[in-house]
Order: sequence, then C-alpha cells, then structure tokens
Amino acid sequence: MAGASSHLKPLVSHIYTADPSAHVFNGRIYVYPSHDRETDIEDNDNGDQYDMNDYHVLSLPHIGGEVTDHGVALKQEDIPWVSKQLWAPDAATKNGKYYLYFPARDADGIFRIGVAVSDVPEGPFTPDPEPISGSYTIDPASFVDDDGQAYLYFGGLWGGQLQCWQTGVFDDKWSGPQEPKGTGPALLPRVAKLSEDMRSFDGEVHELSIVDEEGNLIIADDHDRRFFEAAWTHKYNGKYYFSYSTGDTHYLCYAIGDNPLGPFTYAGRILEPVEGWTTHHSIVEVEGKWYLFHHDTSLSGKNHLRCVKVRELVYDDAGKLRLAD
Ligand code: FUB
Repeated sequence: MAGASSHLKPLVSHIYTADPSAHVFNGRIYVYPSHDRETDIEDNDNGDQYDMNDYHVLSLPHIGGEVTDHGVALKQEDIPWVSKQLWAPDAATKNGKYYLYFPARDADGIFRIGVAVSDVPEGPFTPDPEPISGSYTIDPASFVDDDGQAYLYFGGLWGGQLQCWQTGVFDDKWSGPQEPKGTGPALLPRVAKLSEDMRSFDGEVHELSIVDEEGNLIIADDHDRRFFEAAWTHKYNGKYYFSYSTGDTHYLCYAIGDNPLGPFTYAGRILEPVEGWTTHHSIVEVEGKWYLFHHDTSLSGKNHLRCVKVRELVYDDAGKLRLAD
C-alpha cells in the first residue's frame, strides 16, 4: 500500500535510517536516526526485527542541501551495559557538549536509556558505562526550554515495554505486544527533568497526561489517539507541543500544553499512515520554517528497513499544525 509520503525522496539511500531526531546546532541541521540493518529475524509485533547495533549522524546545511553521513557515531560493542537493539535516539546540547540519548536492552533484556557525550554534534560519542539511573522503556526525546531546563521524554508500548512498568517495578508478565484494554486511562508517556550535567534525571519520573477537549484522559481503547511511542516535544508561540505515534493505528498525533510537564490536550493528527508499520518523527524550526522529519519503508518495502524523509509543516492562526500543501 502506498503511504502518505511514498512519493518523497529519502534523505539518504546508501544506508537505511529511521526514527529521525532533527536539531539545528551551530546553524547546521543534524539528524540523529536509528540505523536499520538487514537481519534474518522475522517480523513480529514485539519488534525483534529492529535489531540495530550502531548509530550514524547525518547533517545538511539547509533543507534540500547535500547530506553528509558522518559515519559511525556510537556502536553497541562500546557500550558495556547493552545486550541488543539500539533503537530511536535523540541528541541535545548544553554548555558546549553534545549528548546522545539512546534506548537499548540491558543484559536482562530490559530496555533502559543510555547517554553518550561528545564535543561536537556529529560525534563520535563516548557512552557512560551504565544507563541513566531510573530510566526504562524506549524512544528518549530531549527538549531544552528557553530557561535552559532540559527534559527527557520517553516510553513505548508492546516491544518498548512501557506496559511492564505499571506498578513502578518491571513486571515480565506484561512483556510482548500487549497493553491494558477498556475505558480506563491509557498508559501515559514519561518525562523527567535532566540534571545540569545532562547525564542523570533530576528528581522523579512523571507521567505525562494527554487529555481530550473535556479534560478527560485519553482511554486505553482509543487506539486512534492514545500514546504508543515516538515522543517529541517542541515549543511554538509560548505553547508546548507534544507529538507521538499511535502505533497500531499508525498516526502521528499531537497535543498542546502550557507546561513541559503537561497536561497536554489532544489537538489532532500530523501525519496519516505511511508505508510500513512504524511511524516516528521529529519537528524542528529551520530558518523560520517548520519541518517534520519522519520515516517510511518506501526504499525497501520491509518494515525493518526504513528511510528518513522531510516535509514542511505550517501552523494556522489558532496554532493548529498541518503538513504544508
Ligand atoms: O526503530 C525501532 C523502534 O521502531 C522505535 O524505537 C520505535 O519508535 C519505532 O519506530
């Protein structure tokens, strides 16, 4: 099935890339994607086929400009605590250093979030020897507010194990492609403040409320709107925009709030389903215009071999977000 962006050209085609986190650092666009690779692992709903083992950083001078692949920025064999699956990363900068945040399974098969540090945005990055204390599940996304306070958003259902943490302790009986059902609240994404050195959580991990227009939490059975994975936060006109994937319904949605810790009110869809099971993105301002970086599988036709694309976004007068025509 052709998806909403199958006609667009991938950012690069010499490697497979996914889960793009885009930022402008020093006037240049840097993209931190997953680096998909061929494996013999069959597709399943636990995501075992996403068996990546390193990261490359891409950069470009402007949208449409020539893309540089800076090569391997971090690899699994250099991270002592990781057993497998380097999934969707993100990066942030503070005080002249660059930080790469990444999820991976530890020796017990539990997803944790690691951090690696570099003096330059393209890496290579040196990983801390242990994952961030108190971290769990997948898809870390950083956001640094205007006051300098940094936040890390994270979480992902099914293979991402968020449902295993309902009591605050990992519960293996929830492992695999499952989640709570019914009219009770859906599981919520997580957010933590980052400490001044960007390498640990400052205080507790919070649940991030996503509510409907009446102020009620989105319910578990509302798969068109409930959070699944791929958290991203950006700020526009003083409001905070939290965007995410709905997973098995394959939408990119967003919600708007007045505080980076929430609550966020559901505001609509950014992207209809694309080719491939997963959908994942970032939103970044470049020279006064806003862009959606996302992926599909149009380069390979296979769920685990994805390619990154970019599209322009526009806001209407009420701050609602949509793809540019
Ligand atoms: O790339 C592996 C996983 O697929 C990511 O962590 C999810 O967001 C989904 O894109």
